[in-house]
Parts: sequence; structure tokens; C-alpha cells
Amino acid sequence: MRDAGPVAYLPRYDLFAIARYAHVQAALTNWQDFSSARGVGLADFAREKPWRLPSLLLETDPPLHDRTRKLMDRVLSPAAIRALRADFTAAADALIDALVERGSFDAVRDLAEAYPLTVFPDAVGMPRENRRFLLPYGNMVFNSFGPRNAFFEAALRDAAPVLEWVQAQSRREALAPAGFGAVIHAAVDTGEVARDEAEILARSLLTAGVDTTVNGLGAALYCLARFPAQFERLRADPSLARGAFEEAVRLESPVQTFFRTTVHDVAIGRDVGTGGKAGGDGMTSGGMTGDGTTEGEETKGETTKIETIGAGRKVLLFLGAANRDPRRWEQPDDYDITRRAAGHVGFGTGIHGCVGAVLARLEGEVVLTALARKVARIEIAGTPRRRYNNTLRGLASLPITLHAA
Ligand code: OVV
Repeated sequence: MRDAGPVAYLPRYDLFAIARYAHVQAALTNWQDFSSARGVGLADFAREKPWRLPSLLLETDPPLHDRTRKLMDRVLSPAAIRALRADFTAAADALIDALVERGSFDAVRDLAEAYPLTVFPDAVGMPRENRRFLLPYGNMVFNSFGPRNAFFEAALRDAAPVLEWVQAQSRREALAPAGFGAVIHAAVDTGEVARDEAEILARSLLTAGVDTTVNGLGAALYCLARFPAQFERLRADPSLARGAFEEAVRLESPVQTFFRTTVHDVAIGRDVGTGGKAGGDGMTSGGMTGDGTTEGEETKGETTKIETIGAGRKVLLFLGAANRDPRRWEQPDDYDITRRAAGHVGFGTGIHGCVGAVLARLEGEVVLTALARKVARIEIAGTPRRRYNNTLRGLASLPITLHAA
């Protein structure tokens, strides 16, 4: 799709696809042309009723988005995350100690899932019971961004108890008096958000806070297991842990795609013939090509087609493809923990850029630091199995053996 041009049309789902780094980056930072309010999945909320109450963060545009985002920026502020560092580090050290002791285990179930399933609900202030429900719920929501295919139908089967549980956990009464949940609900008292809004914002934490980090940690473990020379570098200098996690998010892109919906005609493809290493922003709004016909244009040695996407169309942004675009990245398919991975769009970018990225990076850092200090070698001990999802990329199982340092 990257090589097909700045934008490709996918007839099977009647949608447009953008896969080059420069154009994905430009679309993500252009909420005026690329709306989120009609849903960031294939379903167009202007035409079909959303399957759940839309998120007040993810599935909104300014000005509503800015009000809710401001609150969530505060909930997940660097200072709030810094306060968790000691506990998150202790939990990572304890878990890695136990796993080294055990030797062989499933890196997905016993590490990538186990770690966020403890530390994250604790930070939110959730009760202990049924926390594993967060996994099927995330699986459901991330499948729901795709077509209503077998993955989505399977995820929705037996959903009722999980949906009910998530709704109940989002209420003020269910959440501890200290924690992210309490901070959201405290904003009701100051009139910043309404009570029902606070519940939907708390739901966002439960939705987006677990599967994402599970697959982020899983990606990092899978990379370090497959690239032993990179693990050696990490062991030699554990301060590379943050970079090692970031590079895994770039390479594997646990969240592969998000949709936007055009709100008017949008021209794609001007001025970015080299894929954004220099030059313009790649987007020109307002139907610059007039009637929507395609023209060729020579830009820095590469012919770039300018195409207009009409108003009210679904556009699929391929974060994963952008993060491996050779126009932007050298040796894009290599895992290199000292690469300057900053600028990757694995966390998105722009006004909808991941609000929990600071927390995710803390989780990645402390888990990889513990591995670097305590483990001499990561051995793949069985066949990795993929977990298929309409949005997420990751593994269902990764049998490994850890050899103690
Ligand atoms: C980033 C993300 C993914 C899924 C759900 C939500 C956010 C939400 O706000 O509900």
C-alpha cells in the first residue's frame, strides 16, 4: 500500500488507505480534515448506531475533545506517573525474580499480561475481582474498529457480563478513593465534567490501558528474544531500556491502524515526494485538485499522485506501515535499540496522541530494566502463536526460557 501511492482505494471495504509515514503523520495532525467524531473504526457513526456509547476522548473532535483531554492529561500527568515509579519498579523486580526462578513459562500470559493486569488496575483504584475481564473487553473494543467479521463476532459472543462489569467498575462507588479513577470523578465536584461523562472517561482507562500495554510489552519481549545481540547491548547498559521499549513499539506497532472520516474534500499527496524527510505537510485541504481527478506531479525525483478523497469517507491510517516506511526509516525492519525511534506513530500523534504513553513507557522501562539486570539470555522455547485482532498486532503465546544472570 505504501508503494501504491500516497493514498490507495480498497474496494472490498470501500475505504481509503494511507500507509506512508509522511502522509499518516500529516493526517494524524490534521483533525480539521480528518475527524474522529464519526468513529475511528470502519463504522461511520453518522450512518450506523455505535455498538457502545462513543468514547468522549477517542471518538470526539474539538471542542468537546479538548475539555475531556485536558482532564485526562492531568489524570495521567508526568507528575502522577512519577509517583508510581517505585511501586511499578518493585512489582517488575518481583515478577522477573519469580519468572527467572521458574525458568520456562509463557511470556505473553505470565509476563506481558500478568504485569499490566496487576499494576494498572491498582493505579486506577479497581477492586481485585475479575480484573482479567479487562482482556476480553479490550479485545472486543479493538476488534470493533474493524469490519464486522468473524473476529469481531467471536469477541462479542458472551460479551454481556464483561460489558456489565466494565460499566460497573467505571462508577465512582466502585473505585478506590485514591487512584486515576478517583481523580476523574473528583472533576465532577468542580463542574469540569458531568457524572455520566466521568464514567465514560473512566471507561476509557479500562479500555485502552491494558491490551495496549500487554501487546507493547509482548512486542518488546518478542524483539529481545529474536534479536539476542540487542539483548546483549541492553544487558551491558540497562539505561537503554526506554529506547528498547520505544523501538519495539515502532517495529511491532501493537496498535496497527486507526480510521478517520473526512469532513470535506481532502487532497492528498502534495509536496511529500520523499516521504517527509523534507518539505511540506503532505495534505492540502479543500479540494485543490478541483473535480477529484488524479494528476501526476514530479516531487524530488518521485512522481506523486494527488488525489482527492471526497467528503464523508472513511480513511484508514496504517500506523504500523508508517513505522516501517523506508522513506523515513533506515533498515526499517531491524530492531535496533539505539535507533532514534522518536517520531514513530505507534502511539499516534497530534491531539489524539496516546494520553497514557508516559505510563506505558514507565511499564516498558521497569520491566526491561529488570530483565537486563537479572537475565543472561532469553531463549525461545516453543512456537510463538499469533493473536489475531482487527486492530492489534501481538501474540497469543510465546514460550520462553530465562537463563539467570
Ligand atoms: C485509544 C483508545 C482505544 C480504545 C478505546 C479508547 C481509547 C476509549 O477512549 O474508550
